Amino acid sequence: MNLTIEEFLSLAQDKELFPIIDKVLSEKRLTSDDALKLFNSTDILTIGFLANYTAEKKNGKYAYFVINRQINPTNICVLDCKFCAFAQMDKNDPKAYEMSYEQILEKAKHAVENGASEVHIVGGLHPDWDFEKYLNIVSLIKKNLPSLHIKAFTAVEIDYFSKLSGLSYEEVLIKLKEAGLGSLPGGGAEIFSPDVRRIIAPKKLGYKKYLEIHKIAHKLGLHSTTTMLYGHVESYKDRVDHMEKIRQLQDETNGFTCFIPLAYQPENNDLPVSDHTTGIDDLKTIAVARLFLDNIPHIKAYWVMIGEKTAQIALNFGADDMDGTVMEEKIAHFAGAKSPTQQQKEKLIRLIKEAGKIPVERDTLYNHVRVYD
Ligand code: V47
Repeated sequence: MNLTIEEFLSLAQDKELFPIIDKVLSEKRLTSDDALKLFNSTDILTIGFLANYTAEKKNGKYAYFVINRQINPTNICVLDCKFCAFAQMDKNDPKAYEMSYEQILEKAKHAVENGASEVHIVGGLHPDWDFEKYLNIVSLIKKNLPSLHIKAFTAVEIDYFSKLSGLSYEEVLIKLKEAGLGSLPGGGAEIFSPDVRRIIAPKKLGYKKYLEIHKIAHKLGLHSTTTMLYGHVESYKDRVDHMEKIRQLQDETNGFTCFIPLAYQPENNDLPVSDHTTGIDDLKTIAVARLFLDNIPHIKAYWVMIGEKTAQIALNFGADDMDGTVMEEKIAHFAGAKSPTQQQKEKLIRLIKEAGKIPVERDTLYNHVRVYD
């Protein structure tokens, strides 16, 4: 029996999805209502099939990983985000820490010794550090380890540096770029809805500034990633509105390389939400992102937050990237992540191969370092 894709999809359980199936197969852009319909459907296999079909049209059978190391120079932070278990408002708290330049450089050297092409640096908004200190972190690493791509500082940090220094966002970004910054990570987006932000991150910059900073970065030739924190108090509509705003900016700048849904980790924080996200929600969120964000090249299944097993399955539900070796993860693990805090390259390759995809070691900007076919 030879079924066409159309015939196969006519077997979909949720007949409400038929118009969306038509759009996906004819490469028409989905509307926010379509995305909401997908979120409200439980026909996960149809949604996953469509997302995988779309992902393979974009990236073939490739699934990416990077040899990277996360460095979080301090967890002392002036913000008080309710979902965050990493930040310490009180610098005398036994859990509060700040690294010296030497310690930060040691970690970056460890990364290079272990084959890393990228360091991913984010941390707290320290009340006593000035912009110079953050700039020095970048230039110190760049001078000593010029081959490393420095992906550092979320839009939240850029906004803070601007306040600290009196410089505009553009001036802050230019100085960081001159010091050796390679790109911006996507953290701090959370959920754009002002109503949800008031509950989960009342002191954090609003979505307009988050997007403005990424827009300026893109204009300066810096690529960035972008994220969405889901699985707490937000609604499906909030998720769709969030992705819609990202899609709009990407239409203008084309500067985002990747979208990363971040699954809420519920421990040791102040939000009254004590459950981890479910496997179906993780897979559906990745799949809807792949289908809706037609202008974003890559969708990441971040194994740290959804676990290796779900991340592996997500490679058949629209994701084509697993992030990387990470080497030392703190933010999700302070909040109860059940995954390991680092990953061996060999394990990532195995996870990808067993998902039926071709593992590709990439650099930050998705240039191929090595294809494992
Ligand atoms: O900005 C904080 C989130 C982010 C929790 O850009 C939490 O490639 C879940 O942005 N549960 C930092 N999430 C991590 C991040 C990231 C990770 C991997 C790759 C990239 C990339 C970016 O983690 C924060 C915040 O949004 N976060 N607390 C929590 N309890």
